[in-house]
Amino acid sequence: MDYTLPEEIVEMKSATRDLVRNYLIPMESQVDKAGAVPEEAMNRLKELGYYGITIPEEYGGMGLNQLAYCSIMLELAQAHQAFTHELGVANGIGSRALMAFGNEKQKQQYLPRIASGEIVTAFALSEPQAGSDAANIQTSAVRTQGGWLLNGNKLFITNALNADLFTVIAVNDREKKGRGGMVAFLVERNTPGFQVAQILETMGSKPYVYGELVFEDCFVADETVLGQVGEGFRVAMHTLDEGRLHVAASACGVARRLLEMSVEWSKNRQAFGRPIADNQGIQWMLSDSATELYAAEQMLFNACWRHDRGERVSKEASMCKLFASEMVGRVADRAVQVHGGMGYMRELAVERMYRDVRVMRIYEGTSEIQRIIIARELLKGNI
Ligand code: COS
Repeated sequence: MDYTLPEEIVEMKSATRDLVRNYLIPMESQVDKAGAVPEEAMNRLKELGYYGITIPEEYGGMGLNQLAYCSIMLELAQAHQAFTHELGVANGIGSRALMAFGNEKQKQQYLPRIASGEIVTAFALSEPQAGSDAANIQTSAVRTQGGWLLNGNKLFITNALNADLFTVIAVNDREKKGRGGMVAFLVERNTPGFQVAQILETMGSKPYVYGELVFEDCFVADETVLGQVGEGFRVAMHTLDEGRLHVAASACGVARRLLEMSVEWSKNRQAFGRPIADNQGIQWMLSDSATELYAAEQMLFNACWRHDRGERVSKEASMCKLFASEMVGRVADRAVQVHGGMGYMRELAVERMYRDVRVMRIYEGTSEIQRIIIARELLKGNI
């Protein structure tokens, strides 16, 4: 196993770290006050190419593999999550299905615009009655002249507010469902019969919104089908395998910043006439966070490295997502504790980060679903 990054990725990682520390982090209170990300910051991220990190070079991206992307994400995710929402989806669940299953025409049509940040993407699988049980989605795709009619609702869709292009999974054969009965489509925002019905506010910080999509006799042409008719569930599962590595990378990035903040605070905060870092009670919290973060990062590097060699890593991606998302929850909790009363105050980023990481144990498959996937693989003999 060799996780050595090429020199240019090491440089990009270092440049990303500088960007996060010197440009994005200083803007965070502005983001929280306005409840929105400054246009200027998004434009800078686009200009620097961050929307196209995983998109192949022939389509205008950087064409980096998962190990390189996740290594960059470890830095980017240290900034307010609002900055990385769009670009995380652009490099992940918003484009991976198109990259893996799209035909040449579809790729030419959309990938360069996704890579430049000109269009924003979203992935629409979850529904009001089917989140974890993805094979039970109800949004229907019925054959009609020259295409399909979509009917149904999608819920909790990241980027719904501003996405231009949606990867939508629908069922065309209710008997077969996840085994040959689904279709994946590329649906543009302005398609008649398709609308974003409502925006859902969350316990996360303000720019964190999800949306509900409604399809009513929405006609989509045959050319919008991604991959083969019938393999929509496979498209979704493949997309999520990679998406789960990305969630793990984000969790590790956030955890690293929380740990650094906790170390810094504990060295500066005085109690009983000395820095609180002198107390073993504090030291043990820092040590536990550092140890768990180290373990999560090593799991991630290994899974990415195996993925990039062409191995199927469904089980490992679930393990990384499960462990890292739960790890960052514990690290955030300890960070609040180390910061004491100030950790509970809106004034410090740690309070926001504590709320923002909660969703990592839910989206792209809950912790319980990850355990199911891992156990099924084990029982199949993949130990
Ligand atoms: N890659 C490719 N194919 C896959 C796959 C993967 N990672 N996982 C499953 N499949 C295939 C299976 O091989 C199976 O086909 P065969 O029997 O022909 O081999 C088919 O898909 C059905 O799989 P399975 O029987 O495992 O489906 P289930 O309905 O039992 O559920 C889980 C599968 C629980 C894994 C799935 O519903 C899931 O991931 N749920 C969570 C969804 C999620 O993350 N939602 C969050 C919102 S999206 S941001």
